[in-house]
This record gives sequence, C-alpha cells and structure tokens, in this order.
Amino acid sequence: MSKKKIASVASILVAAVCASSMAADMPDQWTKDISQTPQSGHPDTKWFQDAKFGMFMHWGLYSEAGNVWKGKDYYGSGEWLMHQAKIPAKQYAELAATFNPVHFNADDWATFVHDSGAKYLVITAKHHEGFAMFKSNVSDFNIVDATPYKKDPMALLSEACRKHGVQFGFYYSQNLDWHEQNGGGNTWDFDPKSKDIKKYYAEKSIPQTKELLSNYGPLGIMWFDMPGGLTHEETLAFMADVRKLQPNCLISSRVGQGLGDFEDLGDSELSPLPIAGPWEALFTHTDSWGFQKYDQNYKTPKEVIKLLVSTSARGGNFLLNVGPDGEGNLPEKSREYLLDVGKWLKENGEAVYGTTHSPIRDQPWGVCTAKPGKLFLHVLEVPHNNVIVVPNFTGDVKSAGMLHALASLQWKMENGTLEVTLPGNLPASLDHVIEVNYTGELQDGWKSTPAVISQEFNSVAVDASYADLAGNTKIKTQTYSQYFGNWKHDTVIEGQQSPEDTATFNLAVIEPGDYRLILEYACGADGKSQEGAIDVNGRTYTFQTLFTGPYDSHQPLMFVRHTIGIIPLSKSSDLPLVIHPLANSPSFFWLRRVVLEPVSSAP
Ligand code: JFZ
Repeated sequence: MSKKKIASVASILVAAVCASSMAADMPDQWTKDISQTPQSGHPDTKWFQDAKFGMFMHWGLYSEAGNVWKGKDYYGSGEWLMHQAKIPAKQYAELAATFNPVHFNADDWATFVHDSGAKYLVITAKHHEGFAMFKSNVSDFNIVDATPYKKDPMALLSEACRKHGVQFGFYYSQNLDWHEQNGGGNTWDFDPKSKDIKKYYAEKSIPQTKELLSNYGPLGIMWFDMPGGLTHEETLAFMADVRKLQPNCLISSRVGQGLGDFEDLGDSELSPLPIAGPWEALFTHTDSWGFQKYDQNYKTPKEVIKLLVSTSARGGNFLLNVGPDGEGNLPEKSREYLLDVGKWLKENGEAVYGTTHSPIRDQPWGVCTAKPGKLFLHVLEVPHNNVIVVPNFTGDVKSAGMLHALASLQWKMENGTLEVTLPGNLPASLDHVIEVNYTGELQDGWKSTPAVISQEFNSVAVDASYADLAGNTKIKTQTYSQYFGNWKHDTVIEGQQSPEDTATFNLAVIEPGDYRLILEYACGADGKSQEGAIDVNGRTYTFQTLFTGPYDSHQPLMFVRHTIGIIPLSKSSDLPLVIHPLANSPSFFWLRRVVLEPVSSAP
C-alpha cells in the first residue's frame, strides 16, 4: 500500500476524531499520523511496532479501596475514586497506613506478563492520586516511606521483567496530582486560582520523572498521560530531560502538544481503518483501569484475541490493562483468561508479532495481518461451508496452509477473489490462522472493496467507516462514557439532511437470497420520527427513525437495532445499498452499521 493512501485514510480518521466533542475535563484527542511529524532525537520505534501486544497495570492506593468508599460502591474508573467521592487529600492519604501488598511477587507478575504473550509492561509509577509506587526522595508520599510494606516493588518488577525479556515502562501522571496543592485537578481541597502548576512540575513532576529514569535500569517507555500546564516549548524541554537520561526510551503522545514517539488512541478506542506510524490502542480487561471489588466484566480470551488481531490488522499495538488489588494479587480471571491468550500466541504468534497492517479489510470471518510475501487470515468465525473468501486479492498465490499445523489447504483464485477451504475436522481454536504465501503486491482495499455478503454466516455487519458519502453526509467518531470515565467510541455516519445526502454501502453478494436488513443507530430528539429510505436491488424500502435519547458525552449513547425488513439480494459483485432521508429533514440518525442476516441460514 502506498504511504499516501494510508495517510489519507488516517487524515479522514483524524478529522473524524477531532470533530468529536470530548468531555469537559478531558483533553483533546491526539490522534494523528505520527509518521508525518518530524521530530529530532526520535528514538527507534521498531521494537515497539514489532511487539504488537503490551500489558498495562494500574496499581496504587485506589487498588486497596477497590472503588468502594465508606461502604458505598462507585462505578467507573476505580483510580478516579478520590475525585469521584471528592475525598479530602489528607483523609485519602490515610489509605497508605494500611497499604501492604504482601502478596506482590515480582517474578510471578513478570512471568505472567511473559506467558500472556505481551512483549512489554507499562505500570503506574504515580497516577492522579499523587502516590508514588516507588521510593522517591522528592515526596515521602511513596510506598517505601508511607506504608507498612516499606519495599520498592518497582525495583523488583523492572528487574524481573528484564530477566523474562519483557520491555518495562512507567506510566506517570505528569500534570494531574490530587495530593498536591499545586498539582492539577484537585479543586475540592485547593483553590484552582491559587495553583502554580509550573511550581508543581519543577518540584515534583520533573524530579520524580528523573528518579524513574535514573533508578530502574533501561526503560522502554515513559507513558505520560493527561497533559496540561506546559507550552509546546516547555513540553519539548520536558522531553529533552527524558532523552538526556535515556535516549532510547519512547515517550507516549499523551505527553501533550502533539508530541511523543507513538500515538495513543482514546481509551477503549479502536481505529476503524489502518493508521500509519507507531500507535497503540488501549483497553482494560474489565470496566475499570484500577481494581474494583465488584467488577466481574472480564473480556473473554476470544474477545481479547479479536481486539488484539484487529489492532494488528490496522497496524497498531494493543495495550491491555489488568488491575491488581491492594494486596498485590492479580485478579484470578485476568490470570486465567490472559494465560489462554498466551497459549494461543505461543502457537500463532508468527501471525501477530512483527506483522504490519493488512491491505485486506475486515471480513465476516475475521481479519488479516501481513508480512512480506505472507498474508495471515485470522478466522474468528468459521463459515458454515468452511470456505474463506478473500476479495481483492491481487497477488499470485504460491501456497496456503494452517499456520500452526502446517497442513496445506485447498485454494482457488477466481476473478481476483481467493478462496481457501478449511479442513472439515478443524480442532477448536480461539482464532484459526491460515498462512497464504504469495508473490506480487496486494493492493489496499479497505475503502474500495465491497463487503462480502453470503449465507455462510448467521449475520454480517458492515460498519459505517466503509460507506461512500455524498452531499453533507459525514463520518464522525462519537465519544461518550458509560460508567464514569468508562469511555466508548463509535464511528458513525451523520449530517444527513436531504435525499442527496447519501451513504452508500457497496455489497458483493456471492450468495443471493433473502436477508433481514437491520440498521444499528442512535437518534436524538432532532432526528426522531424522520422518514428514511434504503435503495437496493431496484427497490426502495422506507422506515421512520426511532428516538434513542439525546447525545451527551457523559451519558451512555444508546444504539438500537432497527429491523427494516426482509430484502431479496441478487448475486452481484458490486451492489450499492444507499441510505438517505426521504425528504428534507432538520437532522437524521447516527448510523453505526448495517447488518444483514440470511433468512434461510442455519441457526
Ligand atoms: C486517562 C486516565 O485519566 C485514566 O485514569 C487511565 O489512566 C487512562 C488510561 O488514561 O484517561 C483518559 C485519557 C485520555 C482519554 C480518555 C481518558 N482520551 O483521550 O480519550
């Protein structure tokens, strides 16, 4: 794929992301194509881009509280408890007196990270609560001086990680510090007008950053977060301090001011399309970054693998957070599920580590990753007939086989479409990987290849990002939170106001038949009860939009699956399905995806 093409895809995304209205206390999104940003002294990002899978850990005094304060459960981002419950800094600091993570075992944690298949670990050295999880001479609000534990877990953990071949990095909240009078964010104890943030940087943030870079061996990453209070020049100077001590250490984009060595997307956000340059998608294993006592909403091994390989398919890294508790235990389910992921990676890692983004878009059966001369097909959903269809395959196939078993598979090419047949006696796997070896070049088809529609899946979803837009129709990423700080991101079509404002989904119907057509959308008060039309296969289907609630970034955005009806689809290599308002309307819906379900398919 040409660099330009990815860049243009990225700029669509950037525009979409930037247009989204962020929560009031959240900084702007930083999503951009970082490979286009010239920066002097930029360290080598190769290890990072090859790593593909990292583990994140949020661990601090909030882990002991577990998002419960004075017998009351708080919902969402447990590490924000102090802020949510507006706990006075002095009272919150008393948590340190009982913080005693006697079950912490550095070697066990490092082994766990390694066996999960993650190639790097980023752990909170200091989060917004202001408590240093390392020995600090800058502030005695740290684990060695303020707790009965008295040891420095970061010294042991950094060493254990290096021993197990895991790159080690620190998360450091450089601006928000609710413990300090001059730190950002605590407005319930300290008058914002009296804050001197420069003084905070000079007296705590910068000196502690230097301690981290001086006392824990070579660091892979300094993962800064929630920037604020520094100009562009000052941010460059802050970065220069890092570079001086560790020239090879990568700096996250959340250092602010559009700087950094790699780009972090928003929390729990996956780009709909590939992005060029080094970047990272970050998710957490449950509903929170910091441990919550009641939270059992774990992502299953299959869900984790799907997120991981979908991120690889788009060229990024997947950073997955787990939240240890206050005694230093890793949650049992995180252990169990991520070790399952690690087992899968042990056998199939070749199709993840060191891969680049795929030129082939997502398919109903799964996603692709790439290496020179190789395309890996990640089959997450096995079609009823076992045939994996890869449209827009422009290379010359030499062979195809199961990656793990090395068994060769039958394949054929027809009109630019590759078909590989899976064996009938497929052993169970979370993701069946097929390796296709080819010569020649694969062309990028993320936006241009029609979506394959067949009877071989119970349901086929086509996301908004694949539509061709005309008139005022726009694509935008909506950001909103469910629980507090539990951010969700959905890329939707919006801005349709007249019949000319169309969104066109191009379908490759390889098996004709009747399909149930479902629109998945959210719709505010302005857009409700508007008539819409879908033109497809020579017919027009009308519908009326359903009200799902107003848009508010601090409330859940509710999507509805609105069944429009059963539609016959003829066989076609490129059948347009066009969605638009029937007449002029002040506003319309936010369309997330079109879903087609074959009516006659097996249950
Ligand atoms: C930040 C922290 O506030 C949070 O506690 C956690 O550590 C997370 C990983 O990072 O939260 C953010 C930062 C940036 C965005 C959203 C939440 N963003 O850009 O959408």
